[in-house]
Amino acid sequence: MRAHVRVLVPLLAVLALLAFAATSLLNRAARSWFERDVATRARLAVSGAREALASRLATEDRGRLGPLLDAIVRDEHILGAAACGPGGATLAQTRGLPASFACDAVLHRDGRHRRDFDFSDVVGERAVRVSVVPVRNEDEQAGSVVLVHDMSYAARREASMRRLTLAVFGIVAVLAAFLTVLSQRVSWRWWTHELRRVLILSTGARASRSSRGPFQPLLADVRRMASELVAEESRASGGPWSAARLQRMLQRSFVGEGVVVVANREPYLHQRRPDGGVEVMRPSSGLVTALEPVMRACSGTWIAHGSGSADRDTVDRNDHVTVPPGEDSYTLRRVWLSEDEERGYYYGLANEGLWPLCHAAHARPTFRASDWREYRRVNERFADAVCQEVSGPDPIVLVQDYHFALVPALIRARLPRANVITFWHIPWPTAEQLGTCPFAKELLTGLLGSSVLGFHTQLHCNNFLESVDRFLEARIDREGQAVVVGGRESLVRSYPISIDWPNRAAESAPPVEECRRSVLAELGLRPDALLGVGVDRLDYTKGIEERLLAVERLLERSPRLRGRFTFVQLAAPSRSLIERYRQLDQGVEALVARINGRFASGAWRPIALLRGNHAPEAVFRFLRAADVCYVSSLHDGMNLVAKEFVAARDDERGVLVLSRFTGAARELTEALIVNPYDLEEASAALATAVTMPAQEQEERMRAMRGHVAEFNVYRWAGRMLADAARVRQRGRLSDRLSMGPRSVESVEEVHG
Ligand code: ADQ
Repeated sequence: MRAHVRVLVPLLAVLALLAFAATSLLNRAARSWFERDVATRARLAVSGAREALASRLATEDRGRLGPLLDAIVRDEHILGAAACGPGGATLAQTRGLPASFACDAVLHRDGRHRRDFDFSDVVGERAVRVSVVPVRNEDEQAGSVVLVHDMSYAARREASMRRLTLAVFGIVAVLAAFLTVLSQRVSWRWWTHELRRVLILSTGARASRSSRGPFQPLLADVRRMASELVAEESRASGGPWSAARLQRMLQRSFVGEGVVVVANREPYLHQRRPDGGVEVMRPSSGLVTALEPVMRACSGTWIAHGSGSADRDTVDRNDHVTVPPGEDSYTLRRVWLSEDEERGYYYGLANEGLWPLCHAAHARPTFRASDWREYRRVNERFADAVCQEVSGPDPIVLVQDYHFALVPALIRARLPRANVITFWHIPWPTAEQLGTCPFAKELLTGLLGSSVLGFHTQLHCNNFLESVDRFLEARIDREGQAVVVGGRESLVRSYPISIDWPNRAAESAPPVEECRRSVLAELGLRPDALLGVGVDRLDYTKGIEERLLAVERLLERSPRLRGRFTFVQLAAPSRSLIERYRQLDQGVEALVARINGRFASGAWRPIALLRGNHAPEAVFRFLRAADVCYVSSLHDGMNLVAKEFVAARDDERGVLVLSRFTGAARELTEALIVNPYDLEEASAALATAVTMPAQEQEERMRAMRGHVAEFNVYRWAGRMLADAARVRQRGRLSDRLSMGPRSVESVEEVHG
């Protein structure tokens, strides 16, 4: 719309100027026609009676001049006439001729005109024009006749000519505006279509091309412009997002209110060692990776299931322990679950029901009534824990993930003014898929207790809104991205999650060369080995089997890589009580054995499977050592390993091969984007990656690092908090309006 206005306003201004110029040109032309018309009419009017006029003027026969003048003014365009003697005296005049047009007022004694005549004289309301026609008798000047012409017809003609001109220009203006809007629309469509084609070409074709596509420079420009815009916006609103900026915004928007996180997974587990000692572990979890730096910045309390074998031994009598060990930035509150609760709520409903329901990865969800009972019970226990931990009526509660869909509404029932921000870390299924879950309505209602409900992508938001539309009586405000139930609003927005930047793990890691040397030595590889890496929980959604098959295909199609290329898979066992996960574990083991058996030569094996939950420093050592990182998820909300690889590469080297089914693929467009099911495409991308020229690696990596630096996890948290503050503000205003002016004072008191 604004673009149209920008084009139309100058266009219409130019047309108005043209209309003005055309009218005054036409006016001038018309005046000269009227001038000639008047002169001709005067000559004709006098010429018929010229002889009689000449003799009567010569003899100053006043009595007989009158009828001659009366005959002249019979012309409907001549209002009056006067006959003037050679000395300029009036000898006769028609009746009613104003004194200002008498001979002595018009002529000097010597017959010269006293003034110029134009169209500005008036008689009554009529415009008039005076003309003087000399009358000769033989060779002598006998006198002259003054004629007063009625010019009102000229004024009428001029006015209608002006109207006609303006009408013509008006029509031209409307047509031009219409054509401009139309052509803009058409060219915008064409442009966006072309751009989309270019982007698809540039990303989709990358996997199979070793060189940069013809549109790569344009794509890079578009991205650079987008980054500059974001950088400009962030400068205008307080600089890049950082821990310090997040703290500032929290203090400004939520004065004195503590942050409480509710998540199943705890950020630090205490484990009993075989020798009886206790060690602290960090779990392999994207949620923990993202949220831990946020909690370091905001402090407060993280409520989680205490699942470490020495967890109970390390808490105080309120089940609290301060973390991170040695830094004590925030409090960890542990909730203890019975075996039945853990089996039903965590393994059952959450991981055999909701996890496969939300991921399109060919695993059937299982919904058991007994699991649902435990899920509800555990959600209530966590909501109770929140109420125990908060200190005021409107705390900030960050509810995390599919384990706690019911918690937002449970908190809302107990603390109506709480700021409940819920983030769903995995995809949201289509309404159709959600319909297979017998508890769909309850899950949706529970989540709509949130002030703000976040997903990684707009697609997941749209799926959620469609689900609400299908299963609940609620008003959906698609433009405002909100759902209103019972007069209360929940924002439903996309907040792509990320990692901390500057990244702690990357900053504390040894230099890239050192990482590379130590990793190659540890794996017994030669110094010029090519190294691929994958880092995952052993989960069927991560596409680990497809990844290994792509490595096998790579070695089939590029025999020269045999003996030189090794793929290291770090794999943390996960949810091992679930049958599907045990199958996967065995499947991966068998696949590694088969591929290694097929290609092994001497001490070289193409695949190194390093099982275990590795410390973040170890993960980063591998990420820094690798030539290529392959993230092959079959479906993934975001995937933070992709972003960690980017953070790890401060040397701007290394190539990311990334599944198009991850949320990350929408942001890291300089990765080689692939369909992990397509082994030809994926293996071609791996081949491209290991032969990619250093300069291209640097360009791609630099662009991705710029993006992750800007869109870091502090921005993720900051945007959700800012939206929650807005929801709260709107709620307060509508409270005031609905309570009327007399109640405003008491509202002020309550909100302090
Ligand atoms: P996950 O599926 O757990 O989380 P993902 O984004 O893949 O998360 O991140 C996994 C994290 O665990 C990374 O920090 C990684 O380094 C670490 N990790 C993985 N394997 C490891 C291993 N073997 N040893 C040590 N560390 C390991 C969910 C969603 C994702 C979403 C995140 C965050 O499924 O789509 O990105 O939440 O919202």
